[in-house]
Amino acid sequence: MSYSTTAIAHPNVALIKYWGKSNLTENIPSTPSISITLSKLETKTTIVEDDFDTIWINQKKINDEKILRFLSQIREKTGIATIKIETENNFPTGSGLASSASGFAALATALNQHFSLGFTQSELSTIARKGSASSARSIFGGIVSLQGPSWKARSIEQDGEWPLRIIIAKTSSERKEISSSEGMKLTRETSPFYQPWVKEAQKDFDDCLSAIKNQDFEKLADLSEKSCLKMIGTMLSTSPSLIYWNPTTLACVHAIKKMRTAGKAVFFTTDAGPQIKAICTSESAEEVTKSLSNIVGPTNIIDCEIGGDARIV
Ligand code: 2P0
Repeated sequence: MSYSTTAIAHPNVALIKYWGKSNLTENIPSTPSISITLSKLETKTTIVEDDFDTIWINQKKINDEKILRFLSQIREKTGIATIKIETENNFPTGSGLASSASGFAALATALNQHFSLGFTQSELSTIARKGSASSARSIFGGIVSLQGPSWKARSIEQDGEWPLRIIIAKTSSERKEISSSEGMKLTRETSPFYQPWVKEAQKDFDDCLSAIKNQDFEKLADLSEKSCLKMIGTMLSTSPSLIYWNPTTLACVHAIKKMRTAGKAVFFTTDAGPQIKAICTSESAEEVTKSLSNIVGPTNIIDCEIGGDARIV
């Protein structure tokens, strides 16, 4: 009888952003990145052998070329059987909350266990990266880096070492119109700011590593906001322009800037979507939650701590 295997992985939020690819076949980023893995948000993926590859996300059968291509790549290397994939996200899919990061990390983890592939976490991050580069980072908990030349992710701080909070303000539940992969391609091809963005990324990454090592919140805040806004600058200057923010996103940015100016340990970041992620210390968390709740409503706030590794359940 066929048995199933279930894995859980958490999405992550990048402080130093990946935006752009240097190699499409291997899915290699053009910029190094650093992220925080999020507790509370999770993707749960169950696989079972079946006559064909089929994919179900949140109980809906879908045809996802990216996932099918990912399975073919692994099958070529390891000869795995065809499978049914059932995935549940406890957060909106495809709206800038990194569902592909946790999705591919959970799938790679489940495949490794189910077919006894014997990959280490580091090898799994390389495999997951081919599905979605940000998912390389979701294999690990804590604060995670992804850089060349190996482009394997690694955990640079375990969860709990620096007890930061990530307060997410959901400003929309709609799926984004332009996927990250497509957005990156357009940006690389058309934004006049793309080359400067890539050129400055390594220094931002190195400076951020040292801010994390020294647990220097102010420096981390400056570097993260700068990385986010530079990425947004490349998006805005893409043709056609990529405008992922909405007016509520901007209202949250202003509220966070105001708290930061008043001395609160908090900063903002956003990704390829309209959701706001406020990173703060536990001392600032209550005020940040209150301020963002006033804008998006308390039911649209998700208060996360730093999450753990992708794992079998
Ligand atoms: C990041 N993002 O570093 C950046 C910031 C979005 C903005 O990684 O093409 O879904 O599948 O490798 O990983 C989203 O990109 O893109 C992403 P692919 P992915 O988190």
